Amino acid sequence: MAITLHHCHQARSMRSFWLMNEIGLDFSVVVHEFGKELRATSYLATNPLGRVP
Ligand SMILES: N[C@@H](CCC(=O)N[C@@H](CS)C(=O)NCC(=O)O)C(=O)O
Repeated sequence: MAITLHHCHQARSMRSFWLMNEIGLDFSVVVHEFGKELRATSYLATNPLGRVP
């Protein structure tokens, strides 16, 4: 299964990013900006809360 991490700079998703690197997972990262981008319909379809991990 392909893993995609949705991340914003200076967010707690950095912890997930760090862990996934440390344990050697194969994953991709999609970087978002805080604000409107997390409220876009396309992102809300991924996470209806409009948050990153
Ligand atoms: N872990 C919770 C909350 C995560 C959370 O609050 N993340 C913050 C960044 S550390 C966020 O996405 N903030 C976006 C915003 O408030 O627009 C979840 O997945 O819903």
